[in-house]
Amino acid sequence: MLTEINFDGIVGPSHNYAGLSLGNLASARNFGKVSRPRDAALQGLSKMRANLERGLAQGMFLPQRRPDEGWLHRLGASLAEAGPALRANALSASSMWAANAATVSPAPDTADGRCHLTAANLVTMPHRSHEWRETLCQLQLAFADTAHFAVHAPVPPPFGDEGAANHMRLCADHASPGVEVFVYGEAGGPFPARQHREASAAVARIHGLDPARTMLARQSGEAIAAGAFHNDVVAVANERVLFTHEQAFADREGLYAGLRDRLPEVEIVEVPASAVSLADAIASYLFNAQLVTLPSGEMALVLPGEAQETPAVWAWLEAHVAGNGPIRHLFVHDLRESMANGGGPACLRLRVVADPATVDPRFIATPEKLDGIEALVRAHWPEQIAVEDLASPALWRDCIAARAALCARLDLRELDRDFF
Ligand code: SUG
Repeated sequence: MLTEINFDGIVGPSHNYAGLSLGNLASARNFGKVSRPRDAALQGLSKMRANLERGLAQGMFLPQRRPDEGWLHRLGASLAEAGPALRANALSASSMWAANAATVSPAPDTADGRCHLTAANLVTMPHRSHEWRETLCQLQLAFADTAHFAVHAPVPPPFGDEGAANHMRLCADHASPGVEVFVYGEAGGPFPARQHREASAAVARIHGLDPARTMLARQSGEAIAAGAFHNDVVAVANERVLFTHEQAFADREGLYAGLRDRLPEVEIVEVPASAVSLADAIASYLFNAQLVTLPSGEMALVLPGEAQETPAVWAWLEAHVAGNGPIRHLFVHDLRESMANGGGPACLRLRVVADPATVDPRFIATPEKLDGIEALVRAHWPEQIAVEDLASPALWRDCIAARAALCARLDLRELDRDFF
């Protein structure tokens, strides 16, 4: 049976705060802070476990091998010779944000009736531009069943593609044909627009989507300038509901009208700027919640603690739940370590609508498997990393060894290699 599976990226042992993402305010603000990789991974595992307990299907992707020496070699450098900036780019644990791994079009939407996945090229940010090779490999393993899946290599540069973080699917229910909305940005403000229109249009073509049920929507310049480096920082969709900030889109009326035409049952929950400012929305990651349908049929938001700590945001949420709105439950999680790099609950997961039985079981989470990963994280993940530690050969060795142990534990030793 087709169901939504959330594949979370397990946080890698090199998680650190090197301030690499221009336009991502949390990443810039926390540059130089001491990170806590073990806590970061445990926080992510705890969210996965809770979602499993809520009756949701849960998958996972492995953290990528870092430092990425193969990438450095292609740049004519080694870890010892590379300057601090290049070295930090080789050490980032950014693949944890699985919403940027790929764009996914479920089987009911595509011409050949298979679920299509295109790995994201992430070309805009150097530290993320070398993720796609291993991402593609993990996707090819997890979704190897070609009767049900088609996995595509990224759109070629220079067209920037950041995956599902800029893609929304609205549908009566997950198993019915959906309307897919591709959200792109346009440069002009202080920060780069990471998702290019050409890349979005290419992915829609590659996936064989029906043009009549596909929309391209432009992110508002003010949202990007306020720090919404991905659309999923200001909007999220689930089944018939679009939950969005008033200032997320350049032409909100056009988008809403287009959705109503294509999906009459659509329900648009718009949070006005007068209730929650863009600044509060972005600082709290209100919209970077996972909007999920529980087995009861009711919808819930899986939120970061920062949403509860931001008075205007929490007041809006409480009023919504007390009223007749479609969101009936609020679940709050401590994801502080990821949040400090601009990654909330929704960034940490890639949604795939599929029958879990058709996915390679090594990528499917169970409580026992999560217990095993937790034990390994407690034993091998560094407790903390200061930016100066990134120059330490002992840290490089520890990170490679910790991840190798995880690959072995999950029976995915084929991922313990250089991807360049
Ligand atoms: O690409 N942060 C990530 C956060 C990604 C969030 N994903 C979604 N919105 N779906 C990024 O900016 C910080 C890395 C650093 O500064 O070390 C970073 O890459």
